[in-house]
Amino acid sequence: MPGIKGPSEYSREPPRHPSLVINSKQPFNAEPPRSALVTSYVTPVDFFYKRNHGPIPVVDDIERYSVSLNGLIETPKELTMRDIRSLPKYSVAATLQCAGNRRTAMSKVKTVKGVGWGISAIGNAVWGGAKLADVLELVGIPKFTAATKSGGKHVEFVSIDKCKEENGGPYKASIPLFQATNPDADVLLAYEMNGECLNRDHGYPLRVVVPGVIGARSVKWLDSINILANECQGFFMQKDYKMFPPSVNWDNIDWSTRRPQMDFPVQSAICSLEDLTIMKQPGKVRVSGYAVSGGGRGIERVDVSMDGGKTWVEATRYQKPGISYVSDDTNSDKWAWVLFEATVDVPHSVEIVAKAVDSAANVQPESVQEIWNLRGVLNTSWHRVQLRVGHSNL
Ligand SMILES: Nc1nc2c(c(=O)[nH]1)N[C@H]1C(S)=C(S)[C@@H](COP(=O)(O)O)O[C@H]1N2
Ligand SMILES: [Mo]
Repeated sequence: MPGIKGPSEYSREPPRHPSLVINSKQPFNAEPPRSALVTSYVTPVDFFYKRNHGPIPVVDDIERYSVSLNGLIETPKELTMRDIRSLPKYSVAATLQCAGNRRTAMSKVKTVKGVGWGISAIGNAVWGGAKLADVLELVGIPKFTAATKSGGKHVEFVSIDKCKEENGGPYKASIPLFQATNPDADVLLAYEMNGECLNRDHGYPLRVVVPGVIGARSVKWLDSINILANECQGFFMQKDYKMFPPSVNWDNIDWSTRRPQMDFPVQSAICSLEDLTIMKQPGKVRVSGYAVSGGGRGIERVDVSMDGGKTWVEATRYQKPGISYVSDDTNSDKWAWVLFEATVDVPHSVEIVAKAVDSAANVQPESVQEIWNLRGVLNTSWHRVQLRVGHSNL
């Protein structure tokens, strides 16, 4: 269990797939090769990015495991896994994306602080578990509650793991009570990922999944839930995962001026081509990748350009095989990404660009310069890759 000190802290890490690109070993942060993201709509667990802030906790006695519910509620409660499993089970397809996805590209403009992610700190999974709204009913909080009688307005999730940012304390985060008690927000306490028991890397035995919101709020290895008057005061809510304007630097930063980031903005990236791909001769090229937006907004369009953004063709979008994707349709998975595909004829060396438009007509920004921020979060600028034909240096 937690509390083990020294080098042995990392001696009980789970096995991982050898083809993951490791960004840091302790804590373990890794992403799959980008091509793995477009081979299937649902990302296999092995290829799902892993983002940790400390050693992976060991929960080996599931009978003794429980989640405690405390704070501004009438009667605190301890819930065992059996209690949680006895609630109605929901399966929700939801894309999890780290706010630091595509950070490395942002750091090329000017240095930023954080794990150097490529474009694969994102994955789409089918999460199975109980709805948080149902769990909160067990402690007397009805559906669609914005504030409890005793003034509770936020739901804090506290983990088992320990991280240095919290001075050895647990990772934690919160979401508004209204979101937590809204069954349509699909916030889950998940014990399954892609139909299998959640594994240790992704939060065994129980994690929060907050669809449409940056990954940082989906707390893994859940230990307790607290109903609070104010949002969680933890490091990752107050001193991290906030979006600052380009003018803010480490000398003039005032964390209290910004809200914790919740919904992520519209995002897309090309996964079928590397940053630089060499083609022997001109010809047809398949351009495919992912597009996703936060807050449950669908993807209305993905545009692909072969000339750095002067002219565009529209890509096709899809989620599940055999069902045509319509954004915000009831048959679409509203919290999940779409994959896109276009075939372009490449006559000579070109820059291929993709940009997505969500159902609120939000568009990705053209350049990374205009959204640069010191923590390197939310790089959603147009994704660009280079295709070089033959030996030309164009
Ligand atoms: N307990 C705990 N929960 C956590 C984290 C963590 O370090 N500890 N990292 C968060 C961040 S920043 C992200 S992006 C997601 C990553 O989830 P994954 O590793 O399952 O992909 O988990 C979130 N939940
Ligand atoms: Mo993250």
